[in-house]
Amino acid sequence: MRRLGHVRDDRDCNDADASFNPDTSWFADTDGDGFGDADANMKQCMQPSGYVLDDSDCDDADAALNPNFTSWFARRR
Ligand SMILES: [Ca+2]
Ligand SMILES: [Ca+2]
Repeated sequence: MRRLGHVRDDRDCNDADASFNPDTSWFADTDGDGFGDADANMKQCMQPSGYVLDDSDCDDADAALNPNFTSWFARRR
C-alpha cells in the first residue's frame, strides 16, 4: 500500500520544485550567452555543466548572436 504523498520513483533531485525532474530538458550553451541550442539537448534532473533551460539561441557558436542583442534574430530561426 502506498502512503499519501509518496511515489515509487526516487529519481527527483529537487522535490521542492516541480520544474526540475528526470524529464527536465536542458539545452547546450556552448558560447556561454545564457541561451541554449534547441538541437543539442538532454533530459535529466540536475543541471548539466554548460547547459541551460532556454532553447532560443539561433547561433550557439557566437555569443554576440542571441535574442537579447540581435534585432533580426527572430527572422533567422
Ligand atoms: Ca548560447
Ligand atoms: Ca549565441
